[in-house]
Amino acid sequence: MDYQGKKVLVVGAGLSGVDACRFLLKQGAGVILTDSKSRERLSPEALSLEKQGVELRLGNILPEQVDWEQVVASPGVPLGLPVFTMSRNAGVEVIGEIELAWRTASRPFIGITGTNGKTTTTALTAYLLQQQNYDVLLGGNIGQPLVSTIGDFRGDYVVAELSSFQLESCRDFHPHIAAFLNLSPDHLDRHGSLENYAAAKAKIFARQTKEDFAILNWDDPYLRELAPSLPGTIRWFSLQEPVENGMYFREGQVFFVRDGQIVYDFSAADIYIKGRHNIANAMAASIAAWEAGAAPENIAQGLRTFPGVPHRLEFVCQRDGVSYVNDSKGTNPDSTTQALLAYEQPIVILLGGRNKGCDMLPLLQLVKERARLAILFGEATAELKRAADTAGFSAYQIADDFTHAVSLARSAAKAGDVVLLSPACTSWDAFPNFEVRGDLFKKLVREE
Ligand code: UMA
Repeated sequence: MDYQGKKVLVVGAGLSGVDACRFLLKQGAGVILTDSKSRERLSPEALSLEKQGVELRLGNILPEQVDWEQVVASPGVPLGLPVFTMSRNAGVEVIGEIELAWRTASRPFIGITGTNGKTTTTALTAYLLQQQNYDVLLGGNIGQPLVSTIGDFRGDYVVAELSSFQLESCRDFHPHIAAFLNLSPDHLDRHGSLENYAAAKAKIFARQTKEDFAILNWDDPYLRELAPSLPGTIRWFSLQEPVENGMYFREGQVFFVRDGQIVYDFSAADIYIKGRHNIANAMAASIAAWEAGAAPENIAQGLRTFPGVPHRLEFVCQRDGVSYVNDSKGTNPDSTTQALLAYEQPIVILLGGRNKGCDMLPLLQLVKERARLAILFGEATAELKRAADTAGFSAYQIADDFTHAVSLARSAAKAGDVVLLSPACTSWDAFPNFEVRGDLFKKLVREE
């Protein structure tokens, strides 16, 4: 689209919306930015756009007439809102920031989605390529919108973490290499059902051809079922069984395989990031780097040094023999399950925040097996308490708020315990994002 003189409506004035506005201004578009927030609650970055010519329409007050020619939706804004329906009915295209970035890009994409492990796998893919001197642009759901930087990028690959929210608003987006790591219930409040959530994620493959690669988890029944319908060339990874093309794990070794032949293998103990789920993440990232041209032996070398990402099973400190681990990014039950399975020691777990419509009972059944104590906090407290009671787990304490939860955990922890913040819920009942929650946890546990 030639934006010169065109009017575009951007919905949502967060990271994505602000960057979309900046990009559109540069293209010569007339930009309207709308947000449900009032002026007082808008970020300085969003407010400063007004001086650059962006028209702010706050409190979601929109005219009856559609007087714009395209809509760019921020990922966190549900696509069923009247502003989108009204625009579509007027024949106006509604896209998201990733689609906008894709249309501007001149370099191939590696896209990574899945319920859990996306951030680690995306960061690791970029790392493995960078270790081999590839020039990559890392962005997407990982916290860096792509639209404002992608136009000038002339390197080798764009490596993007993609959420279901971002994929839902894609149309022509076509990554050369795309990975779908796993599927479990998440974001059901937004998507309405697991089927809709899965379908949004599967859009990552929609525009691929035989020349492209679809990296899938053989151990995930949904992905096995999805595979035959995909247009790209499939590469599998598995923790459970040998695969023909891709990678698998067996008896402590990790294998690179092409057409049934082992090309290279190495010990899983060499992977720096710990936990069984991280072997799966490492295999997915390794296949992406392999298909992008990196050699298996160099990939294995990179896996030995990648330190992991903040807020994902991040070791914070040890005090009086207690290890403190920040897994604030564990915002759904499956993610917290992985965290609980990653430790052998007795666990004091902090659970709570805002539930995204997930059933907490299976998680509390596992908590009963793995944790010595659970501290419940935030909006989901009553729901978590109910699930704990149903599971027959009574070793829990209820905190007044997050700070109190950390203080209860600190008082109850004994030498040899792991205090694990892996809340299985979003932070949005009390914090702007999981990073702020994780940073507060780190500050509180380091305090005298
Ligand atoms: N807003 C409205 N109306 C609504 C909902 C929101 O006006 O109905 C406004 C809010 O008032 C706010 C703005 O929209 O001002 C926020 O937009 P946003 O929620 O899309 O957030 P951004 O700051 O643009 O960040 C988004 C992603 N956020 C979400 O998907 C919720 C970030 O992912 C991403 O890093 C960033 O774009 C850059 O690409 C975060 C996330 O939580 C990490 N992702 C979810 C997850 O990982 O589970 C999907």
